Amino acid sequence: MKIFAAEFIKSCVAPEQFPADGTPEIAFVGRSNVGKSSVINSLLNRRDLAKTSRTPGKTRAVNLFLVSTSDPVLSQFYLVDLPGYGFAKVSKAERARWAPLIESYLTERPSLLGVVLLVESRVVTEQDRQTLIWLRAIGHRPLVVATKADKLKPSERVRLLRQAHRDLGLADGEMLIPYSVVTGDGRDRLWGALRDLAKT
Ligand SMILES: Nc1nc2c(ncn2[C@@H]2O[C@H](COP(=O)(O)OP(=O)(O)OP(=O)(O)O)[C@@H](O)[C@H]2O)c(=O)[nH]1
Ligand SMILES: [Mg+2]
Repeated sequence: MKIFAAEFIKSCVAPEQFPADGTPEIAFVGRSNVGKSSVINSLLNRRDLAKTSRTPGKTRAVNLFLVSTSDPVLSQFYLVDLPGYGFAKVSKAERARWAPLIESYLTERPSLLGVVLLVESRVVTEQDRQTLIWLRAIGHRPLVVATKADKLKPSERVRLLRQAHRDLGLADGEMLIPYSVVTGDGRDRLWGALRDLAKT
């Protein structure tokens, strides 16, 4: 599969700013700093298309990237970068502005084709588990990705990924895709899963 183009389209802070063209969207959800923007860049082979930061709370709006590829089922779609949850340092006022935005986006968006939930390989939190439950309750079947897989020592990799799988309450057949933007681990697998999602 070839990526023909990937372009930042807009940053939305209110539902009326979401595009109305009906193009399918795939949204990236997860804790602040888990690596949402980084995984989007990695998937698209672009260094700095989605802005990333060592400091949590970088992405503060719903950012849409229009992608076109050679794959017929993913010929034209948006990757959607969302602000992270669970970041205490962001002011209450700011969180009060964006939490309803993310919630309404994930709950009411007709063109939302799929959701990718990102968790950190080493630290799955109760909030991650609750988010997965909530996403399912509102009708999504999220793809779950374990980020920063390069930080797992080879000797602990299998154990910690199993632990994460269990902590999330995933069933035996449900996949948890390890991903590293450093090594490219998981990239082909995630593209494959996105393609499968778009087919159904
Ligand atoms: N080692 C390693 N670091 C990563 C990986 N993915 C992301 N990071 C680092 O994690 C930090 C946060 O990455 P972001 O992509 O900005 O995280 P985010 O989820 O978009 O964060 P918010 O926008 O604040 O919600 C950055 O310093 C990244 O370089 C990875 O696969 N391996
Ligand atoms: Mg971000």
